This record gives sequence, structure tokens and C-alpha cells, in this order.
Amino acid sequence: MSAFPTAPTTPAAEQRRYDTASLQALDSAHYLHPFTDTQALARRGARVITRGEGIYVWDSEGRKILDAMSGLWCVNLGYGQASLAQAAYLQMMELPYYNSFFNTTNVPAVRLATKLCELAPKSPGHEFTHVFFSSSGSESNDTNIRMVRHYWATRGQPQRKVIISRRNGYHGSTIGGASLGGMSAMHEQGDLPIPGIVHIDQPYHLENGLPGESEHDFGLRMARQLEAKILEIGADRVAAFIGEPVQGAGGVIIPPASYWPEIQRIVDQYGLLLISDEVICAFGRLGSWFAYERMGYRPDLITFAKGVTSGYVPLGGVMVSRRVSDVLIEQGGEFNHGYTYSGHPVACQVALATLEWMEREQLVPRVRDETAPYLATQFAALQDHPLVGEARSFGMTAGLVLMKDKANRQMFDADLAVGMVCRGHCFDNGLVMRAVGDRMIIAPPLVITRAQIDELIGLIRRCLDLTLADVRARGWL
Ligand code: PXG
Repeated sequence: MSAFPTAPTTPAAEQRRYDTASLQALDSAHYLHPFTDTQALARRGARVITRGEGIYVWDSEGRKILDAMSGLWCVNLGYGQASLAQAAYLQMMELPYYNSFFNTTNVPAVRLATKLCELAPKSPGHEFTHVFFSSSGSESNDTNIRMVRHYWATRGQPQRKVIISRRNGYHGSTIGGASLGGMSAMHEQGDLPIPGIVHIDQPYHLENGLPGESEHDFGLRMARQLEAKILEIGADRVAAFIGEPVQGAGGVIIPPASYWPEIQRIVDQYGLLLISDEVICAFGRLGSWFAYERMGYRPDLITFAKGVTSGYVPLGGVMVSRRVSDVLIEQGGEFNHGYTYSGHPVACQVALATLEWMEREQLVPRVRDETAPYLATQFAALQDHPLVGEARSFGMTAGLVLMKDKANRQMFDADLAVGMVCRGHCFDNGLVMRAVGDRMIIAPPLVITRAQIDELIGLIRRCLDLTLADVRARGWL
């Protein structure tokens, strides 16, 4: 058998046969994976994922896995959605590509930009009028850096360049995106952040809260770090603040309810732009089309990607509110920025099919009123497990903390990497659940049903039990 079966000519109804060992050998010989120690992966061999259906994927050995991470926070409609594939096929046959430079445009990009502006809520003095397209979240945040600096220069304040972000935030992996992000391991490689980007603390009560401090007070205190930072730098030098509504890659960090309204107050007081990085949180993930609706703030710019096409093809972008678009369009002249694939017709057509499917199936209200509240109750119940110190969800994101001694809020020694032990048990038991340190996180496809949530919670509980037995056997408890 060749390592490579022929490319699919028909949808796979049943398991194809693969030579897993050969694929793994070629994988380690030629494929540099993202965020991966290639040498360590070569020893273990990558798991080869070969197909998906609904909320499940299968590997090359035929093992079924419940994908509680929606791929990488993106396959919101689950696998095997024929209408998305059909949209891509038909658009490829009609017009697979044309650029949006040099006074040209294309129909899917126009329709999608219009649709996205319609979907964002309007309030007096606040609406989204325009969309700039890219192919990823990272590119979109690079666009944000350039756009906010161009905005302030156009307004006659070119010194207003600094962007304030948060430690343990994630905004992508390009030089700009990784600089905006607050991941120290990323900053260590390649002298990041670039100049003009500074970080404040994240609103993570468990790590940064003071003894006895309420969540409410903690939220206000963390938001006020923004004010202190603005005053330290000088308000006339600060261009924007960027944050994720709920931090995803950082471990599903759900801010206290007091946090975002206070950020809004500070942003208004000092006049900076507010960027809501909704690459994970938009398009129903938090039970609303856009995440800021649930959080009590009004961004000037929204970063989006991932769920806009349910991950079926790459697409990202920046939604631009009237405050910014009026200045850019009326006074900004040419914005010297763009990507070959800005407004890619196939990607935009798949996005339109995604949004149409969501509207037809009433997916956002279903998540908000039905499945997310059910997940919230079932997930929080995991807190009775001896290893679980805290278990919370927001919409279709959830995180729990593995603790050595939950009564005394004592964590395991980080070097033991208990989260990775737990992740290993998940892997072996047909469940994709991520470990971020000792936080175990999920973001299941938005199409997950109540019965599937029961199955998911059952799997998590089984893996927690196995982890507990393992940790005891190793003498760590
Ligand atoms: N912003 C946010 C909030 C993200 O979550 C990006 C920007 C960058 O998007 P692209 O499309 O350039 O990857 C992301 C991406 C993880 C993980 O470990 C999360 C992301 C990407 C890779 C890994 O959870 N989020």
C-alpha cells in the first residue's frame, strides 16, 4: 500500500485504509508543524486525522474522536456540511479568483461585507460600515496595527502609535500578531514585541486576584491597569487597546462582568480606539453574532476569522466602525495595505453559505438559549470531581482547573505538567480537550446537541478519573 491513497474522488462514506507508520515517517521527514518540537513529535508520531462528520473526526487507524475543540476553535458547524462544499465548488467554477486591487471587486466579497455590517448591532452613534478582508486572524491584526496608526496620522496625531494589549492574550503568530499577543514563549523567539506595543495584566482571578478580593473588585482593578498604563505613556501617544472578549488560547479566561464596562469607560475618557479581537468569540461562540454584545462595550474595530467560514477555507478580516471609516475614507487617501487574497471570492462565498446556514437553522439563539446554558450546568457539575478546583463556561467555551488540593486552592507543581497527563488520557479515550498549563479547555462545535453534551461530559469525567488514578500512582497526590 502506498503511503498516499489517491485524493478523494467521492465523499468518504467509510474508513479508507492508510499506512499510518509510513505517513508518520514522511510527516517527520518533511513537514514542519506549527508550535511543535519536531524532534519530540518524530519520536511519538503524529496522529493522522483523515475525515470528519458532525462533531467527530476519525484518525488513520479508524479511531473515532469527539472534537471538543472544533478543530482549532473554528469548525463551528461541524464536519461534512455539504452546503459549504457546494458553495466553494460552484464559486470555483464561476470565478475562482480575482483581486480587489486596481478598481475591481467581486460579487461574493461585496455581499459578505454588506452582510457582516448588517449583522453587527447598531446603536445611536455606533455602527459598522466597512470590512477589510484578509485570510487569517494574524493578518487581520497586522491590518489593525497599520489601520489605527494610519487613522491617527490622518487625524494629525502621528505620535499616537502605542497599542496596549494584555499578557497571556493571543492575537496571532505574525510579527505583528505575536507582538500584540502577550505570550512570553513567543516573545522570547525573535526579539518581540516590536516597538510601540505594551502589555498589562490579564483579568484572571485565580492567578492575579488578591486574597479575599471579590471578582467584581478584581475586574475593576485589572481594567484600571489600562488607565495607569495610559497615564504612564501619555494619553497623546496611545493609539488603541486590543483584547479578546474571552481569552481563548490563554486558557478560556472569562473576565469578571465588571471588567469590560470599565475598559470602555477608560477608552472613552482618553479617546483611544478599542479593538475587539473576536477571532474565536464571534459568530455564535458566545451565544451572539458578535461577542462584544454580551460584554458591555462598543469596539471601533473587530478582528474576525475562523468561524466566519466554519474553518472550511481560510478567511479573516477587520470590521470598521463609522468613527474610523469616516476618517479613513474622507481624509485618509490611499491606504497602502492589502493582501493577494483580500476578498477571495471562494472564501467569501463559503462565509456567506456559513452565515446563511446559521440563520436558517437559528443556530445563534439555539446556542444562547438552549445548548450553552445546558453546557454551563453540566460543565459546572464537574466541580465535584476531586481534581477540579474550578469549572466555568461562557457560551460554547469552557475551562476547568486541575488542582492538587482544591480545598486550599493549591495547584500542582507546574513541572509535573498534570494538564498534559490529562490531555494524554483524553487523546487515548477519543476526546480532543486542550491543556493550557493545568487548565483543561473545550470549545465544541456550535451544532453540538444536548445528548452529545452528555456524551462529552461523560468522556471528560472518565478522563478526569483516569488522570486522578494516574497522578496517585505517580505519587503526586
Ligand atoms: N486572534 C485570536 C483571538 C486568536 O484566537 C488569532 C488571532 C490568529 O488567527 P490565525 O488565523 O492567524 O491563526 C487567533 C488564533 C491555541 C491556538 O493554541 C489559538 C489560535 C491559533 C493557534 C492556536 O488555542 N487562535
